[in-house]
Amino acid sequence: MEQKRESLKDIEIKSASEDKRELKAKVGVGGKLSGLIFGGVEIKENEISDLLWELELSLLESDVEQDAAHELVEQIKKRLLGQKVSAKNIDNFLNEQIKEILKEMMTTKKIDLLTEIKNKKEKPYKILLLGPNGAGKTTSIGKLTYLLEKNNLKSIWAAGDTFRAAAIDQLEEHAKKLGVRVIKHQYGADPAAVAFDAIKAAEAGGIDVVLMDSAGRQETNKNLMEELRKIERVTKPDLKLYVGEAYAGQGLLDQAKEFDDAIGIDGFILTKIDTDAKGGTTISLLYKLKKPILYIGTGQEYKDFEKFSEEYIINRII
Ligand SMILES: Nc1nc2c(ncn2[C@@H]2O[C@H](COP(=O)(O)OP(=O)(O)OP(=O)(O)O)[C@@H](O)[C@H]2O)c(=O)[nH]1
Ligand SMILES: [Mg+2]
Repeated sequence: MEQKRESLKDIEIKSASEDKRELKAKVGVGGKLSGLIFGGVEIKENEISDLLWELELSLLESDVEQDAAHELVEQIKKRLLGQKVSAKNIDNFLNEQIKEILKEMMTTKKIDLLTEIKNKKEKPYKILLLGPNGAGKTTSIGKLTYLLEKNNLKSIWAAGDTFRAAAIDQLEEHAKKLGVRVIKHQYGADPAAVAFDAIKAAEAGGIDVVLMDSAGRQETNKNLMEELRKIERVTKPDLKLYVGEAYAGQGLLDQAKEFDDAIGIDGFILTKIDTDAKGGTTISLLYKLKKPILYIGTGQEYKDFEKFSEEYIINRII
């Protein structure tokens, strides 16, 4: 008994590099012996408490929200306790178990956008992008169009940010680069009317997808949230995507929840994962809100856009 405790007490997490930890188990001589003789080392709570604490810290460092990190570690603990592991395989065992549990906790209903668009009987497929200021909504519209073009799907844009000075010009600049038509009104016009016109234009032109830009807003701004509800009522989007910054942590969770309560979100685009975000926010977001992340933004160019996968994030953290 004492011997087993000795053997497992020095299981530890080592830093693989500055920004990525690797779960590394180190089993002492006692553990190796009992592992060899009995075919396995039984994992006990007091023996892994340090390891779990380290794991929780590393999740928090990766921007995983506190409750989610704690819950995750609790689940991992439950799975590990009482298991018999051969001392030789303990590194792999811990790594695999932790990755597996993380992946399970990130599982939501998936949305395969290209398939959804192709399967929609009546064109166009309508996508509304919404979220806080500067998160990357307009850029993501460009990235989506670039992706759709590569899949032989045509899009048209609704210049739905009639609120911020220069927003329409910014959208038009992107549109020129990508060769897309923009439907616009004057600044200060009703964005619901702009989006409505864009849908009509798409119907008339047999365009596959309408991408509706919207002004950045905070959930506390009642008028702008009401405006968003009107856009949603008038256009009945097939997909409402919340665009948020990958490193925004708890703030993003709280805000996305408010937007979801106000108009209902179908999924997420998380941007700027290239700017040092390890991506732990994605774990808490999926775990807490149970809505899929469709794409992640990995840079400022149109091509810097990847379909989300759990492995991509897990491999950045562990
Ligand atoms: N590094 C990086 N920058 C990004 C990414 N996505 C967007 N950006 C940059 O973020 C800034 C804001 O992007 P916009 O697309 O204008 O954001 P927005 O949500 O439309 O902003 P508002 O219209 O002001 O609410 C721009 O400088 C983009 O180039 C990304 O994935 N990575
Ligand atoms: Mg914008």
